Amino acid sequence: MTDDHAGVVPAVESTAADIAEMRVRGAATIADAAAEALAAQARRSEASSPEAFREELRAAARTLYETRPTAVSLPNALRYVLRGMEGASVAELQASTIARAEEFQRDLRQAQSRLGEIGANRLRDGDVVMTHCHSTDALACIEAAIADGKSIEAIVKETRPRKQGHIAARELREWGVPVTMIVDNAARRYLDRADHVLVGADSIAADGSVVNKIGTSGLAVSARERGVPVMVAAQTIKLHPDTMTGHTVEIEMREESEVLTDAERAEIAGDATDEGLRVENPAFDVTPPRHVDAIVTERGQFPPESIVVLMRELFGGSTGEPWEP
Ligand code: RI2
Repeated sequence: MTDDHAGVVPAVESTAADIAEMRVRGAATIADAAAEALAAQARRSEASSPEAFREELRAAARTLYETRPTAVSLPNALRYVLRGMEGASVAELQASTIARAEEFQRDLRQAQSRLGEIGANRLRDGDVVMTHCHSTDALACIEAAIADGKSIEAIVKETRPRKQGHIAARELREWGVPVTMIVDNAARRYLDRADHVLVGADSIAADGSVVNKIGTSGLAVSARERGVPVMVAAQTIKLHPDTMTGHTVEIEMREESEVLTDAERAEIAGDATDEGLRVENPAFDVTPPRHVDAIVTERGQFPPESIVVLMRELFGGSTGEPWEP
């Protein structure tokens, strides 16, 4: 444990490892786990003074923040919980932090179900929806449409490299939704059969650009060309406040082993260590607002270009990082 992580409880370290290694994944699920981890830190803290407690919580937040850079739901969750840390004694600080984390988790669940109801209004009985990756916000829209008595079919892109489309397909089949699984390269061909493209988001920038799983932007371009509307389901914790002041969203680059095994590498290059063969594995891409029809949030649906209005209302002008020393 480095000094920077002093006092951080094992539950936080293990949640951070789970997020970094994607055993816990999906922007909303990551935010939920991060809030839970801060509550665990508060509960198990052995801090001897209020200032020591605050420093421990900041160190825990930094540990979680450093796991993955792209989904803004993570820092938004950390900020929300840390800003609710109030009290003159360690016991008061513990209680307020735990209560704030629980409030965050409750709001997250409510926001997703409200978003689902709003998104479901865009889906008609008999519609075919094409999905990319696995997004709990996107699937909440399909779940709510089914609850409204609509029949929905899904074309699920497998979503290389980690094939997270399999997770979406499994959930959809649990709900009885007929699923056609396709390889990513078949998406344009199958858009002929789709009434909507429905995806989630890891971050949404102030200009309405949508940062989501790699491949989303190509899908959106094809959908626009084919006249299929693109709907992005994203709770407001996916809004990236720093983009209001000109910051860009960092795109996570992941391990090459997600793309090529050592054996495959050796087969291609003859030698597993050949430096002439490079693999790049960006986890996300940016879809410009002109290729998106609607961003559906728990606060209603927005044309992407007007999302900044909601962002200003929710986050004000500046943010700051409460975990910075
Ligand atoms: P929900 C995921 O990222 C996908 O890109 C998905 O569209 C997005 O998070 C939002 O997911 P990753 O963690 O919050 O799988 O809607 O890399 O569940």
